Amino acid sequence: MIRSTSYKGKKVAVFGLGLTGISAALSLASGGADVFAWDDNDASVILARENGVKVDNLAKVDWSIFEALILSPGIPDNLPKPHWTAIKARKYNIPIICDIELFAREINLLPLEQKPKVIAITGTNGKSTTTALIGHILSYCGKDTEVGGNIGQGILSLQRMHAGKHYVIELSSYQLERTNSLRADAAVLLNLSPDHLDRHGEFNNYSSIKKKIFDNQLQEDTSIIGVGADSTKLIFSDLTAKNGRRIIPVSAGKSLGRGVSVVNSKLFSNITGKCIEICDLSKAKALSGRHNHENAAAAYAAIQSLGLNIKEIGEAILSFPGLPHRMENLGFASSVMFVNDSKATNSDASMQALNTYSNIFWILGGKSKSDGIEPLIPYFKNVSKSYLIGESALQFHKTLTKHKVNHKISGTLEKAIICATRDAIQSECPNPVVMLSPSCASFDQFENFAVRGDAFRGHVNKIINLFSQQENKVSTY
Ligand code: UMA
Repeated sequence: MIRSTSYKGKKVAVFGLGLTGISAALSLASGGADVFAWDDNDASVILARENGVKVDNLAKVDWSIFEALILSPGIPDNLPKPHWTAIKARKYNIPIICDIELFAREINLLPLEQKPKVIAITGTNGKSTTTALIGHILSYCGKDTEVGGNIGQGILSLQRMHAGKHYVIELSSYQLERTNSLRADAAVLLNLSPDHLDRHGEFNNYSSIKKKIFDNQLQEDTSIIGVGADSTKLIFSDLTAKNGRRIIPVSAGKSLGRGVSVVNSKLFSNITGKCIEICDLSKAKALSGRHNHENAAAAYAAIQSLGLNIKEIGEAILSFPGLPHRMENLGFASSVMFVNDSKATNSDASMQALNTYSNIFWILGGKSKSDGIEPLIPYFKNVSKSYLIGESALQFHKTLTKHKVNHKISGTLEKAIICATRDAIQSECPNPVVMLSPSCASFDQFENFAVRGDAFRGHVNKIINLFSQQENKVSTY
């Protein structure tokens, strides 16, 4: 555990006792703070207590005693409606921060020779893959590395800081919003498209929050920006104009005069004026599609200054095993391939999968984002039939009808899988793909995207087992 000492001898409130809250409460307590931790959910309070957190009902405490509120990232302090703890904190002028801020302050306290390296990654899509890929490359090349943050690992639960250590951190807009002191040796902004606007209001505000990843960087640090979209191109020009730090543009599909790019699946680095081929991404099983090529380019740009062997980096990229719920190939039943892309919680994220396969029996829907599935219209040509689940069904039904895409409203994931598998098997299509790529958040039917993806995997495994039993029976006759 990383010890958080910035509130030593002081009283702090920690609210939300999930991954963030439990690790923050334990870290602060071990750093000498007097922690008052609570959650709206009884089960979370019990779990936190079992994990050694001292819990106190914050609704019954005098808030004037607190120096800070460490509020879990998923809990709003403003839009769509401020949580009651945020209202209390504002009443008493108590700063609202998150665990990433505590982590950043701890690094800032260390003398230069003891500071670990920090590689921070944000963007609307691809940040988990890029974070995991950077972690994989560094470990493969023998660096002492830990991965944490929004990827599903509370940052303060990582091991203690020391020189030579590399922290690779995925940062969400929720976390960046409550972080002011982080200085990243390498900071990556992959892309930006409208997301979490219920929480951030305008797209401009969301974009400004994401840009915070570059705050506090010094001249010796590196900023990496995906320049595939206009919104990030503007940030690139903005940063380049502002100061002399090293800014590396990355792109897939377009060769860059200076930067890291992927052309015809080959990853090229041209940072110092000499163009070097790093590897052939068509050989990387878990990095197919343009978005993943951009992720690989960003990962290379983030680690290139660390003095690693280029051949080893190339090998590491090709051996990356990928992440669950991101275009995850679950296997086959007869000729039907099953793909779990549950992490695609907005249309931009689904674009990659829809662009990678054809003859898709597409399961989608849930809690829709502001742009619905309109941005996916150019990819409808790859869809054989769609199966709508969740609360967005009627909205998507209208879009699919307008664009003459064969579809049905299935309602639940289970029904959708059964219908899609049956239709795919009966179709005359070569290599049909049954794919969950919802383009929506999961919260209307599932706890989160991982639970949704696990449910999909569970149903698919049953179907695959059933088919392999039948095939075994036939082959024994
Ligand atoms: N809670 C309340 N009252 C409320 C709302 C929540 O008490 O009104 C409590 C819940 O009972 C629960 C806790 O708050 O005990 C949950 O807090 P949280 O939602 O912040 O979740 P954590 O478990 O701390 O997980 C968070 C991130 N979750 C969110 O930002 C929603 C995780 O990202 C992250 O992996 C983890 O910290 C470690 O850093 C997940 C995510 O969905 C993967 N992120 C979003 C995304 O990627 O789109 C931003």
